Amino acid sequence: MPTVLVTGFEPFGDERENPSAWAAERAAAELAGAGFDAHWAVLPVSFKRCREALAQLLERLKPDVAVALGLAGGVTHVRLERVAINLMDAGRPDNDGAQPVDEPIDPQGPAAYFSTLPLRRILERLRGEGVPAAISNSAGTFLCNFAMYLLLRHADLRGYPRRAGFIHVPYTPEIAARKPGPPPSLPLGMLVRAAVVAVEEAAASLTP
Ligand code: PCA
Repeated sequence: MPTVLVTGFEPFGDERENPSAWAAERAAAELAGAGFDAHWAVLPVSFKRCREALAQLLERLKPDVAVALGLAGGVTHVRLERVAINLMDAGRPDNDGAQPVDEPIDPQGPAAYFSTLPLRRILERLRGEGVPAAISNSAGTFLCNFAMYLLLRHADLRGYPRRAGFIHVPYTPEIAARKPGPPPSLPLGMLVRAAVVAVEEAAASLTP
């Protein structure tokens, strides 16, 4: 069975919780139960430490598939990110207080990478299961875009992970209920399904 890595992020900014980390843990447990060599990690919301953590994880695990998850507070649905751009333009400081503006992630890298996850198939399966989802054409210019770009940059340079991409998730209802508004949300189970389906379809698309 393929080796797979699912990541989430720690809380950042005004957020006290980050459901992407909960979804990553649960997705990895389900995937392990289904026979995958499944691993999960919580990435730091720090440009410096996230770069180090991802490089270490990818070299230690050499995953066939990597799906990273992050919170996009206020969105209404699961967003399957199509593209990562070679840019750090932080609208707020990261958790170490760093706030790069208009800087490349990798001065030697291309302007952008497309996700290598089979997004259309993932979208169709999620829709079929009743999980609100759509393909998104921008992962932003903060840590989520950064992690996605680094996964795909690593794949370009080293050949693994052979399938990699990023999924932005909304708040869960419990988090939304504590906020003014309240903002839109989806149950944690749906966020977990997004990650599990993404890994399953990515693994199914690998040629042996
Ligand atoms: N979301 C942020 C960074 C960490 C996270 O979960 C983002 O969308 O860039």
